[in-house]
Amino acid sequence: MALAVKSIKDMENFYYFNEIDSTNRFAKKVDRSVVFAEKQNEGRGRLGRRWESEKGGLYMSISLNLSLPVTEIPKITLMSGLAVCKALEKYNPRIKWPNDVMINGKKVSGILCEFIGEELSSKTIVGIGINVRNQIPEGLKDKAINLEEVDKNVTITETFKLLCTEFGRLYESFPENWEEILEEWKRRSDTLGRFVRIKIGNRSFSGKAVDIDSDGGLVVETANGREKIISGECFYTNY
Ligand code: BT5
Repeated sequence: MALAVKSIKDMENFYYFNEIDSTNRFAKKVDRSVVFAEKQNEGRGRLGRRWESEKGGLYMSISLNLSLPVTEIPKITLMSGLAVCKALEKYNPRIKWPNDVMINGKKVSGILCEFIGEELSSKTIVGIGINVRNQIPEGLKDKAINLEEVDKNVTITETFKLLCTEFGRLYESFPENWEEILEEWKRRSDTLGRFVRIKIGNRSFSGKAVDIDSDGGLVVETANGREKIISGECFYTNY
């Protein structure tokens, strides 16, 4: 596995844990590293939510020393979602904006990008969780899936290798390849063309998701015109 990490530009270290609280938390303390764990005891989602991380799943974080203006941050999230999607290509995944990778309408992977810095982010952590062979808790079974359900022979090692290769390819020429990433992302989008409700803190917008603009924001056609949304929660609605 350590070898696969070499396909990601600038990576200097590979940390492997049998068990950890959260790979993202650890990754914040190290530079140019990939952090991998077999199990997380406090796996984190966005907005303080929990990521179920039983043994059998893939939990990794990539610590990039990438100096980016904050406006570029959505691009990293979309690039990472695309990398996961490409790694799982043979299972026909789709991406639900901004960061959920779905198979058969259920979530198989989630991504948590975190940035340290102010105007200019000095460090970027890309945290990726993929359900490979881990048990899905009873309460999530109607909205989550693992790869084993669609491929009896799937392994964490193989999935990890594919993910490093795909992430490495996209990151190699990032951000110059942004237009290409955007096009490829749109092609795999589960969200564009749907009616959505986007929640941002206490506010929410309803309408049709029509595009991802050149900054990586979701464009929603609402009753009051077009809104561009940089980050938020996306719910599908019927109208
Ligand atoms: C995410 O958050 O989808 C980001 C998940 C990132 C996890 C990785 S694992 C490696 C790295 N280290 C960490 O500590 N985290 C990252 P969000 O969009 O907030 O989705 C969280 C929601 O997804 C939860 O509230 C549940 O509804 C659902 N969920 C929790 N665990 C799940 C799982 N294993 N599979 C599918 N859905 C899950």
